[in-house]
Parts: sequence; structure tokens; C-alpha cells
Amino acid sequence: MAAGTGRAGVPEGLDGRGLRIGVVRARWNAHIVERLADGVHRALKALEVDPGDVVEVEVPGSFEIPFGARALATAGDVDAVVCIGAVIRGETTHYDIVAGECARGVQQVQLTTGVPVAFGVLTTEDERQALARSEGPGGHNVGEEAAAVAVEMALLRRRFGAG
Ligand code: DLZ
Repeated sequence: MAAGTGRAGVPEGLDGRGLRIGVVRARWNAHIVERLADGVHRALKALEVDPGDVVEVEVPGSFEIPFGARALATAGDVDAVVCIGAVIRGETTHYDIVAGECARGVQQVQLTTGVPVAFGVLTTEDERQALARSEGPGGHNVGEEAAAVAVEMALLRRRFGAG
């Protein structure tokens, strides 16, 4: 995972063994979301999450992501959820609504269910920025970062028995 200035980074020794992780992915801007999904699975593998413990669901667009996350959080028997999508301003007139409602909904789901939900949704001005945040191994990939966040927060939840 790339370390970048100002980014959270991954705590040393983070170990996802035994965790069950949900992934919600939007179909809009599928070529970008596919790259984020690659990042999610790369990170979960690096953190020793068993591929058999990863449950993935697809939703139409980023606006539907909170609903998908809630379904997994309440009925998916998961320790945390990772959400991936891409909202690109240049291609949508209601960018602010879709992006804002997605972020607001994701936060609401994690606070009301007690299941951590990581926000791996790109909100960019154009496709070039989206490509730059969904790079391959060694580059910047927000899906990869969000997957590590999901593992970290799932372990925090287990530690305190929250949720
Ligand atoms: C409608 C729409 C638009 C214009 N743009 C995007 C986008 O850039 N990224 C995305 O994930 N979804 C977009 N959507 C679809 C909405 O998220 C949603 O699926 C529809 O409004 C139907 O509820």
C-alpha cells in the first residue's frame, strides 16, 4: 500500500485473520470501480483476510451504496463493510447530491448499526483524477486504503465489544 503525505497509513501488524468483511460496489463508472475493487481485494489479501470471508454485493449507483451497506451490516454477519464507487463531477449535474447523500448515508449506517463502514467512494472533478486514485499495486488506490480502514475498525469494534 502506498504511503502518502497526510494519509492514514496502515498500523504495523494489522491482522485481518478471522474477520468477515462486506464489500458494496456501485455499477456507475464501472471501469473505475473495477480498479477500486482490485485494490480492496489486494489489501484484504495482504492483511490475511480469507477470501471466503469476503461477501460482495453490487448496487446500481453510489446513491444506493448506504442501502447496500445497511443490508450487509444488519443481515450479512460481517465485522465491517467497505464501500466503493465513483462520482465524477464532469459527468453528472447532480454530483453534489449523489456524493453528499452517499457519504451522509454511509456515516449514518455505521453509527446506527455499530458496524464500521469504510468510505472508498471517489468524488472527483474528472476521470483523470479518478484514475489517479485507483492505481495498481504500489500506487494510490482508495479502495485499498478503505479496505485497511475496515479491518482496523473491525478490530477496534471487537476490542471494545461495540455494536
Ligand atoms: C444518476 C447518477 C449520476 C448522474 N452520476 C453518478 C455518478 O457519477 N456515480 C454514481 O455512482 N452514480 C451516479 N448516478 C446514479 C445514482 O447513484 C443512482 O443510482 C440513481 O440516481 C438512481 O437512484
